Amino acid sequence: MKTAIVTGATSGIGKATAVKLAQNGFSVIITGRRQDKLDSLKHEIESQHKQKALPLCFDLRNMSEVESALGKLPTEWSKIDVLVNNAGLAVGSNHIQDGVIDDWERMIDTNVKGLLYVTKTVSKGMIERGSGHIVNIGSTAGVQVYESGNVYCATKHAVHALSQGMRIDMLKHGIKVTEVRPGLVETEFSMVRFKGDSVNAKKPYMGLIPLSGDDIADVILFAITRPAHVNLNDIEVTPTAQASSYYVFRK
Ligand code: NDP
Ligand code: 8X3
Repeated sequence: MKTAIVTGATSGIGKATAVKLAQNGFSVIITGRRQDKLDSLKHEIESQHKQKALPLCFDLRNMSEVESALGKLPTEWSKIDVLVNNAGLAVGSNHIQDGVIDDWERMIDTNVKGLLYVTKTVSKGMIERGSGHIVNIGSTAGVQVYESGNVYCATKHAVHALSQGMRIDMLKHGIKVTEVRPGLVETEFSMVRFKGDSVNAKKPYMGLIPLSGDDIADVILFAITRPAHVNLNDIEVTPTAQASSYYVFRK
């Protein structure tokens, strides 16, 4: 029985990934800040997919919360085989000079520092055991920059750099590091970015068939089920109607 932890499992890509991993025999630790969503996902995983789920409600921007949630897990949950660093967000869509400091801090603290805090805490056990797989959810925005994407793109560029750095540092410990870079995926992401403005939140997905969280979960499952000697380093996944951050074909 393998154990995975998926951060940001209350919604979107993380939720779909937790379900997909449970359907494929993993026990899953599910995290996020919304206890009610974690509780209903635990119920779904246990009742429909007959796997164990451990919900942990914490804000990964806070290192002491990360340590108290993940630093001393119950013995049956302590051997984590797979870490999916998924939790993240874009907030606001302003030119740099009009940027809102709180938006910037939320993105940097979640997408960069939170990912680091969780990785430091969880990789300790992987290093002791000499095995594990870390999957970082980057973005097409991690290799391209678009108008008003400034700070979000910078955080995902950081995830791209950190994925490469982790892969080098983890080499001698037998730990795989995979970066998955999605394009347009329809989740709660856009509602968060546009702060609940549902009209603007729908615009990125108009006139095309976007990816779903389940499409990305499929890719993550594929990456973590390759033979022990095989690692997928970088995977970019877009809708068929999207060639890059700049080229999207809308009907
Ligand atoms: P969602 O908004 O649907 O999900 C985001 C998840 O992150 C939620 O479960 C949320 O949980 C969690 N989260 C956010 N902030 C925190 C925090 N401070 N502490 C703990 N958990 C947190 O978006 P997606 O599923 O689309 O996004 C998942 C990842 O995919 C992100 O890293 C995003 O940047 C990336 N991505 C998304 C794309 C898209 O088009 N949707 C494309 C490329 C990458 P809660 O609110 O309960 O805390
Ligand atoms: C999300 C992709 O292009 O919507 O990471 O910002 S995009």
